[in-house]
Amino acid sequence: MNGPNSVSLTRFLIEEQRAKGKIGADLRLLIEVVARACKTISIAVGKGALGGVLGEAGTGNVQGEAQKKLDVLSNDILLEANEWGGHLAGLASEEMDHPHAIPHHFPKGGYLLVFDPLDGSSNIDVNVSIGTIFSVLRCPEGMTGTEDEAFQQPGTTQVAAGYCVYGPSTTLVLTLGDGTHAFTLDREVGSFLLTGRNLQIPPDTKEFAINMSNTRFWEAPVKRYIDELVAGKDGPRGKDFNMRWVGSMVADVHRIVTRGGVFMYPLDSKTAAQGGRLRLLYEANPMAFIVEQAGGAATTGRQRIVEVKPSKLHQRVPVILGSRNEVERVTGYHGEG
Ligand code: AHM
Ligand code: MG
Repeated sequence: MNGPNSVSLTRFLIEEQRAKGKIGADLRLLIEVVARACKTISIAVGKGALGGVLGEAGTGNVQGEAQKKLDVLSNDILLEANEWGGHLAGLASEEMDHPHAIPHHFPKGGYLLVFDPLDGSSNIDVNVSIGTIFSVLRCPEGMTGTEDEAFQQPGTTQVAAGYCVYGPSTTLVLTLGDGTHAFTLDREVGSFLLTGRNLQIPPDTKEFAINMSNTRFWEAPVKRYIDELVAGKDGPRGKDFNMRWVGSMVADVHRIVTRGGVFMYPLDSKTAAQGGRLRLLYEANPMAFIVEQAGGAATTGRQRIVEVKPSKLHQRVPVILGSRNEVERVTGYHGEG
């Protein structure tokens, strides 16, 4: 792949700008800075036990979750990389109660960056794929970018979204609202090279991803849908399905973006009081944008994820995304309920 004709992330962004004029200098800088931060995180992740980065940080985040050392480190890497370039008005993250203000001695820009610095925390210490998820918004008129409300925009307003999966290879998947594209990190050269233009999620699939240990907490439409998949050839679907659950949303979604499937973290009685398990602004919305731009669908079961109007920075939502026909089927079951 690497060679005189390989397309680096930088070249891709410049050529997109030349062809369509939608990626101004600030947005390109933003994407490149996030990609550079992901490279740094990838190096820390890759050192594993040798880097002294595994284990608990001894602190908790606003959601009451114990932070891992790599959660905190990745958050710091993304903050430091992004605060000086003049492209951002503010940053928000899973690991911070409220937005991070750009220090006064740096210029401010018009974009907001919101991220889950290291998704799949429970997989860090066991050497299973983890990742970074991010979403780019415009700072609304009359706001400074330090208010929670500045970030509380529906996913339809996203300017860009992406994730970087730290697996056997490090892969950045990106949308700027015109298709979903994949870039693999060439570790020797140190740059992300285009390895998949206009990814397409097949509309049909035989693969599903859900935490089956929550079966007894699900709502009736989800229970019906999964029962039918598990019944396979002997049930109403008339074909066998296979199950995969990595436990890192980034890795599970990456599989779906690569070969199709349906990923579900639905509403259940365990998480109903908080609205669901996954967070809207830095998990569900960016993934929904990426999946829709790859021809897939993403709903809460009741509504398109990107149309949910956020009322809290760390708001949670149910998530059902992936191959269009499966997402539509399970969403239809909710409508019948
Ligand atoms: P995290 O951001 O703290 O890592 O939590 C989100 C993760 C997702 O990556 C994943 O889909 C889910 O939590 C796994 O949940 P479970 O522990 O129920 O398998
Ligand atoms: Mg997460």
